[in-house]
Amino acid sequence: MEKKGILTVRVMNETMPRRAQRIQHAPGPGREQGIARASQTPDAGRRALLRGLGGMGVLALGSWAWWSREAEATEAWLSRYPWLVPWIEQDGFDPEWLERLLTPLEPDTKVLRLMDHQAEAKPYFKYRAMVLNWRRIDIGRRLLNRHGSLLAEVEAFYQVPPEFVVALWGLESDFGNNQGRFNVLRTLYTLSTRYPRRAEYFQGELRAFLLLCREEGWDPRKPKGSYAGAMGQVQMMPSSLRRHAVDFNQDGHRDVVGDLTDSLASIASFLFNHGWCPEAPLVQEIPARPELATLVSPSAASRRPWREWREAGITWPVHEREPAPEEGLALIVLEERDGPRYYMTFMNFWVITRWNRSNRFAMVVCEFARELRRMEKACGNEVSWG
Ligand SMILES: [Ca+2]
Repeated sequence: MEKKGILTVRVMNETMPRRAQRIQHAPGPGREQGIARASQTPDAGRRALLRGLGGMGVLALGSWAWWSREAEATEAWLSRYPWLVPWIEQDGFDPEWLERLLTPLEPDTKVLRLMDHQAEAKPYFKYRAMVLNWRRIDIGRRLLNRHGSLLAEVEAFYQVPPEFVVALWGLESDFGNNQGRFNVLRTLYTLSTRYPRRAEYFQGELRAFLLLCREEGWDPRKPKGSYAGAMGQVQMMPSSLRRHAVDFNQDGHRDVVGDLTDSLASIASFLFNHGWCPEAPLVQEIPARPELATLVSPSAASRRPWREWREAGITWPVHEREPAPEEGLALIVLEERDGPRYYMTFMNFWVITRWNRSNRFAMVVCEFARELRRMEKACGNEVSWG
């Protein structure tokens, strides 16, 4: 990778938008403030010195020596993290600012431990018992009613039914009550530098996080999130937030931490942007047979036309509407206590796996949404989206 000098980068940084510069140099608490002052003041002083003294070569040369020593130190630091170079060259982040921000961070070993013990890795029946219980379903049902008009507004805009929005809201943050207590900056830095299996992914998320902070005017040291760096009531990763979070109440901020309107609309926006089909099915259980084990799709993304599945010997339940021959379907298997269950999954199921790659997660979303809808009907309170 071609590495350009610090001086080149410094010039680029001076052309950054005013807002970005303000955030880059936003004062932080305690020691950070001291660091910021210590490095900014001499830097500003050096520039003034160089501008003002002009031909007084001795002093100017001394200052250049000091500057170049500091720049060399930053270059040496950067050489250990070559993945930061595009952030500087393409996004205009100041290398010294990055160094000041990242070098004080201690890796969080708890984050690394939790990453290797994710709930989605458990068999489906155990995972479902952990994340979906009657308390959560009952709260979801009440919130579905309480925020009915907002959810109807969101559905009118994004074509995503309220029960799916509420199900994701409940599963991700317990309806906004559990947004995570990990420092997002430290978490993403830890995973970028100490989690080789997915370091590249988390480096991308750390970059997206810093860009998001710049765009929204946040101090990057402040936001809290999950042990993977997911944030807000929606628990989206920073790159998803940048792409899919929306300012639905039009107050100038995409606020998925404190604002319910933006949060619920952002969930629907995510599904809509990934191709959610209104009124379309998600999943159909098919009778389990031993030979199905060899036909299971590699993932919900590997959809094949229904006619091919039919030719392979799969039969559709007689009382359910059979898909059109060209409808794309994937066959998945999930573990219940008494054995495997097989499901044909549709496009909308795949859309949910864009949120979380786990088939188990997507199936829990489907079960939660289906239960919310069933309870609405049972209460004789079916709303217009039913
Ligand atoms: Ca807003």
